[in-house]
Amino acid sequence: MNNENLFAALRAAFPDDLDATAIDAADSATGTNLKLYSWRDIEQATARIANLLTSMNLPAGSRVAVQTEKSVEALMLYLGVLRAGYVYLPLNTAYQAAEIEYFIGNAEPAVVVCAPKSLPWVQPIADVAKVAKVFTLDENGQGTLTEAAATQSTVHTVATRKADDLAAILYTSGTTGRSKGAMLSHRNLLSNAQTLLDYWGWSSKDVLIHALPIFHVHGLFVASHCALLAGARMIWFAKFDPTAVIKRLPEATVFMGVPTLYVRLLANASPQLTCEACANMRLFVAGSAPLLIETFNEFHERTGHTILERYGMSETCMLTSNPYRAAEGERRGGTVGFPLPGVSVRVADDKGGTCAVDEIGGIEVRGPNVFGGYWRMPEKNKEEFTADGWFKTGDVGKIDARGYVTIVGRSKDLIISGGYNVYPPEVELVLAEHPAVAASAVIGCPDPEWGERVTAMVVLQPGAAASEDDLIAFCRERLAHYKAPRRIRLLPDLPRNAMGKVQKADLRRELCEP
Ligand code: MLC
Ligand code: AMP
Repeated sequence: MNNENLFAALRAAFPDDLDATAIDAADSATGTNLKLYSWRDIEQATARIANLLTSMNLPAGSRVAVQTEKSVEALMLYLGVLRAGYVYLPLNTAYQAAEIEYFIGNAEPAVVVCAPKSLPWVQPIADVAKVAKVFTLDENGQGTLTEAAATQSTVHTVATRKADDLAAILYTSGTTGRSKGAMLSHRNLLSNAQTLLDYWGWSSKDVLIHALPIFHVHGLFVASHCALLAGARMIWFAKFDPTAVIKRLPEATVFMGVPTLYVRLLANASPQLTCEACANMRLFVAGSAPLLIETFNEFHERTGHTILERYGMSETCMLTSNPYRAAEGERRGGTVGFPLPGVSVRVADDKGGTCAVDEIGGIEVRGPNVFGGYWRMPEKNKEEFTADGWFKTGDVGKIDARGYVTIVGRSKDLIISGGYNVYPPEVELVLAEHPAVAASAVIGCPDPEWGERVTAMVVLQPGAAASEDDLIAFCRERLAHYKAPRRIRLLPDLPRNAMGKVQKADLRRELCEP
């Protein structure tokens, strides 16, 4: 049987010279090289991890949940899990104990890998969930995982998987304040990577600056898969620092970032960001949140490069992209381009019909990139797919006569701050636990750096007292810090419609400060 494991395709794309550099790990603060990893290093490290997991006799479909700082070894772990045929479950490093408890309880992973400093609180959570084994992995690639893998063989036959077998689960915002696990198959991930490889003109001569986290679609799938499938080198930054990244631009050809990264490149490192620094670059990709037209224009003025904006989701990988090749059209700021080859996108009206050109409606998608459903939430699958099999993205937009898609808003209650999703009901539930809070509404206010800034409108219980700082501190103790409101405004009441639903659009219009 043909092996449809994503890792088999990635492995087949390794160059003949396995001793060539695959990953150049750079110091995040200075940009200087710390260590070089060859393709052989990837081959051997992933074989060791796969052999380790295989030796544990885990049931088929076992999940491996990972919350570790970004490192090349963490990427090897992802690839090793694929190679062994298990299911990778990445978790944002900012998640706190209560959040991790939910993910581990919901996904029931067989293996958890965490930072050594988190072990004291992760182990008890894992014990309750009957996790078979907890390993550690630190930011330098050291820990019990690396120790256990070191004794394993560097020879491993890639586990055979079918295209529809599960490769990864990505937790994403839920409608009731709890995250949902989007189940992605080997087909979803590989078909999307192959499409992007061709559409964005990748070759083995490319050098990618990889400065995004590897617990989301953008850094883990889009960036890593494209480079690996092209047999291209990566310059690997554990954290994004604009000055350090600009230092390495002259030897790179591709960069990918969320809009906040572009804002910071323009703001913080202004003098060094020049046409000369970008002379070798062929492609700057932006996505995960709306790119302001001001950023798009300023970047072009400064570097001579037109950012290529694309649109994606955890559930669907990439759906649309502005064209790479001029023959296919120009890259239009403010739009997310065309549906990718093989991906169908439509805009639906609220009566189940399809919108006319330029008419605004709900964006829906169908294709080999679209996930199979939510982990153990069949009722959500019914809600979020149409009867004829299209996935409702929750984004609102339009398609013009030439086929360019523009996102104009969201029907889902979601804030995107610096490329991280914040689901307002989750924050509102935490605020509701505070004894002084009677009601709250969490909204995203426009912010030039973050895109949106988490802001909470709070009504206190009669006679109760709590300061803004108290309430923010209360949230920061219970939630990843990026989810905690940056501002809290105390109000006598919240605007509600006849059904009692808080009118968030009114709050945004009236109370977001410029
Ligand atoms: C960090 N902080 C944030 C934040 N990131 N606050 C709000 N929003 C964010 N996104 C806060 C931390 O809590 C901390 O606060 C302080 O900033 C410093 O933390 P840090 O980790 O040192 O921050 P920094 O390195 O500056 O991170 C900023 C960033 C990062 C922009 C580099 O957020 C980032 O890498 N974003 C990219 C996210 C991404 O890859 N999204 C792709 C999703 S995939 P305190 O108070 O605790 O000190 C997707 C699909 C698709 O959407 O289409 O791609
Ligand atoms: P996530 O579920 O974290 O993958 O976030 C997906 C959401 O990010 C999408 O539904 C969009 O709302 C948003 N998004 C991704 N790319 C873009 C983009 N280029 N412009 C506007 N929003 C985007």
